Amino acid sequence: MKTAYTCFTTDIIHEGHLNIIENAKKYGRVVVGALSIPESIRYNRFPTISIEERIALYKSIPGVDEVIVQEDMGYRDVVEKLHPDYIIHGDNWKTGPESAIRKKVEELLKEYGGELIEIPYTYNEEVKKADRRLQEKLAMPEYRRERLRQLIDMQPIVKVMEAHSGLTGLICEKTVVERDGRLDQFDGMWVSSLCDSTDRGKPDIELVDMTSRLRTIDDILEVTTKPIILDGDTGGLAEHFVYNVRTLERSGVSAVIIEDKVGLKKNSLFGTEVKQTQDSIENFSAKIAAGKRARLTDDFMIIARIESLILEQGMKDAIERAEAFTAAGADGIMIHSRKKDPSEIIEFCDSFRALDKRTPIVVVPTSFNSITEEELSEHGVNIVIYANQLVRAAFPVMVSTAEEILKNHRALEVDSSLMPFKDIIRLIDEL
Ligand code: SPV
Ligand code: MG
Repeated sequence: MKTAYTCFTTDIIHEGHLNIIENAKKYGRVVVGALSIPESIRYNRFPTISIEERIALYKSIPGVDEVIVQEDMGYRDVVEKLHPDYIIHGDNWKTGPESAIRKKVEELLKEYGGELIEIPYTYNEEVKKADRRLQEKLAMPEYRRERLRQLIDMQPIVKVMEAHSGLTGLICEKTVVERDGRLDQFDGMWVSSLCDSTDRGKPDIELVDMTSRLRTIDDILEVTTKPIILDGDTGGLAEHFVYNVRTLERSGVSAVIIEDKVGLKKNSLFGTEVKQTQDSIENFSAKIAAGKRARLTDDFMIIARIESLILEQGMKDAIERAEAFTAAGADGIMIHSRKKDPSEIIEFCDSFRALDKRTPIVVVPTSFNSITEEELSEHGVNIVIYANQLVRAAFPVMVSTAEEILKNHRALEVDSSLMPFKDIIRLIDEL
């Protein structure tokens, strides 16, 4: 008997999936692949149920003979193990980044004479509703908050992109690319003090207060599902920080990063060009400990950011602080540098990892941007934050567009370089 294989990444079965199975049955024994969780995160979205629950769900569909786990979104493991006579897939993967996977599958099938069967993709109100329901579940505070820790455990490195509005949140949420036949996307969002301030035309000196920052977070929470890390600046007074920890935790934010500076905070990328004062180990440790006592869930992370390299206090000081802040309860360490050369960051990571194998390390490679995610991961980094690139990308284009309209006394000249209005409308989901 011939084998018809199809791969699912879904947590809910709707009529589209039933239609695929009905069609697969015509070709032989039906084997369904449950795409592994790490691959599903890259391919589609974070699952709301475990792989065991997925397997049980797929097994319960009438007509399914066997369920296996598919480890590679490019189908190589399945093809090698199973040699399915037919691979069944919806025809929606003919366009967009998924088309690269389709091409790979066609090549694989050609190697042994298998056949690709494409079924018209079912997209109707019921399917749309099922999809929305999954998204809503993922956006719930209790699910969203714990996801950062889950990702740290699951991924070689967690990739976080800056968001400072609903729109930039949507870019972090929805951007999917294809590389070497694999899809990829960002894991979470960084609400940067620099970009949140810049977007309001304000300097990055803790002038934009927590109430305003929470408004930004709320706008992002409303339209996304991915985990959020807040740049909490210095955390303010420990007596205030504890209240903010509760608020952030309740809203579904996964982590706050606070930096060991006191007084008028200036952006770290100024380094020693401006006056900035580092907090004492004792004071900052007490602030972390107070935050940890205020926290009500184990999911929420309080990450300590060390400014010793920024303020040229040396590696020894940075490591000493990392140890002290971890002992005070920090759930992670962010180490920052404004050097172009990543060697001091690598040195810190290697030294810290020699002392501590587990505490997550976070880096923000704005200046040392030649280092790749793979290299950072090799040196023990768990989270990489792209902290300001979206704002820096948008600003020059907005200025030159404004200049062109002003020069030409009309908007015709700029129109061909703008996103079509119908596309911008489609970017936003309607209920
Ligand atoms: C931010 O994004 O606001 C940060 C990172 O704190 S940096 O600007 O590099 O200091
Ligand atoms: Mg900041």
